[in-house]
Amino acid sequence: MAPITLYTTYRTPAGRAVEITAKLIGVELDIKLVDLVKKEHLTDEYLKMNPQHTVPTIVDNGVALYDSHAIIIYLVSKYAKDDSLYPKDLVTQARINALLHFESGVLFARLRGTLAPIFYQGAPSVPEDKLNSIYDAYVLLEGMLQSDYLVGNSLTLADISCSTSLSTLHALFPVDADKCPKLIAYLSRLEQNLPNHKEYNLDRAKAAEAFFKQKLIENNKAK
Ligand SMILES: N[C@@H](CCC(=O)N[C@@H](CS)C(=O)NCC(=O)O)C(=O)O
Repeated sequence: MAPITLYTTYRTPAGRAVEITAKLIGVELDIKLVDLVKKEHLTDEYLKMNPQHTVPTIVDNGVALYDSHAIIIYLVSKYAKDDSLYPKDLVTQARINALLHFESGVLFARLRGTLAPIFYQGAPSVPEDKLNSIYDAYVLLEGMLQSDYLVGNSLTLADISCSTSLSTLHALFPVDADKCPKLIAYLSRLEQNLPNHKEYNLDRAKAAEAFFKQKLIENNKAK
């Protein structure tokens, strides 16, 4: 099988979900890093593949697909040797889909809404309401954690997707163990049981944290 091309950035949680999924199911990726600062995602060529101009985008056998949640379902449905990451049972799929929407609409949206002003617009600090919206998201996750994993008792695409934004959020804005003990236990479980979690999540979350701190210093100097 020819490798699938993945257009991504090192830090993006969405791209990391695709990398983790591909690695877990043994799909080879040809990674092309896209420089968002140089606006490489706004070229005509990129927009033809993905009019939403987001990373990640994949090209598989000439077909371009975007949105990490759609991509990871596609990869598992097409290439995984079994359906454990996205079981065929419709109720289980609906539960996983709910968590994928939660990652997209809550975890990633709040992460992006908090970091984009610091990374790209020179903001000198994180407003309190944004910080609180992140802590509120942790409380929602605490309530959803009824078993060892987000859906049932084994690893699924719900964990892979949520682990990405969650690890970056936790590195920057740590989860309070008193308020969210189940979430803290879940984060340790991911460290033990999610393959490649260190390489794709923890190390890259650390890099995001370093970049965040450096930007805060620069933005405050420029004030
Ligand atoms: N829902 C999308 C979100 C992807 C996304 O927004 N990625 C950011 C980088 S973290 C991006 O591409 N930003 C550039 C842009 O929106 O123009 C996914 O899961 O793939």
